[in-house]
Amino acid sequence: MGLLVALDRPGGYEELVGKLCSRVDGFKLGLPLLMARGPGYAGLLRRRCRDALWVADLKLADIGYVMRLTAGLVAEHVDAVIAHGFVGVEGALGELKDYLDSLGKRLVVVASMSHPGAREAYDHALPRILETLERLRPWGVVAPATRPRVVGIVRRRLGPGVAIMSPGVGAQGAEPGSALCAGADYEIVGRAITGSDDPVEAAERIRREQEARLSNCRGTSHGS
Ligand code: BMP
Repeated sequence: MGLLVALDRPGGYEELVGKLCSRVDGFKLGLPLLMARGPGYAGLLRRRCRDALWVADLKLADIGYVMRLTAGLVAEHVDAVIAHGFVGVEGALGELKDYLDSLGKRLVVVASMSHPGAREAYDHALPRILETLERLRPWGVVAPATRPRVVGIVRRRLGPGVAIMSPGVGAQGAEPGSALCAGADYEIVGRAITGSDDPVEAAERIRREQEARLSNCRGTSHGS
């Protein structure tokens, strides 16, 4: 069972990271934060919680050369970098993965997204993106908690060896634990924690809700 906190709003998170460190599994750093504070801020935050999983959510979608340059700016401070899945392997994700492998870093690829508009194009592309993911074998995949059915499809297709991260819990309406029940390893939660008056209490409550939902669904088949 996993909980990753999305830090997106430009701001100072040193104290919050310290407080959440023992309560969550990791942190996902969004582009607004990284652009406002610079890639080095990821390193500064990391020093507050070294053993957590640190993910740079760059949502890369470019030729391999440019994705490598971009990832290279932050890679030393994080464990993993997120890229979009629709750009394909040759000349793009393949190059990025080789580059991250050479640095001992992990690639996470978006399979589909959590917002309603993902139905317009991303969901139609899912069969093709799954083919890409099968060839590429990234360390992790992003799939939407708002549509657990998609999480289940990704899990069944890619098997147990891939880490699935699911955003959409809280502010976007998905219930804590719903994506875990569908086969995800981590749920990504931003505003429901960072926008709360008491982020520590919010994180602990989400953990409890994840546990409760998981213990209910455990034993039932994935892909609800
Ligand atoms: P929030 O819990 O505040 O809605 O934040 C969700 C986080 O997950 C944001 O950082 C967003 O960039 C990310 N995300 C998402 O919401 N949907 C996706 O499909 C993919 C994401 O990375």
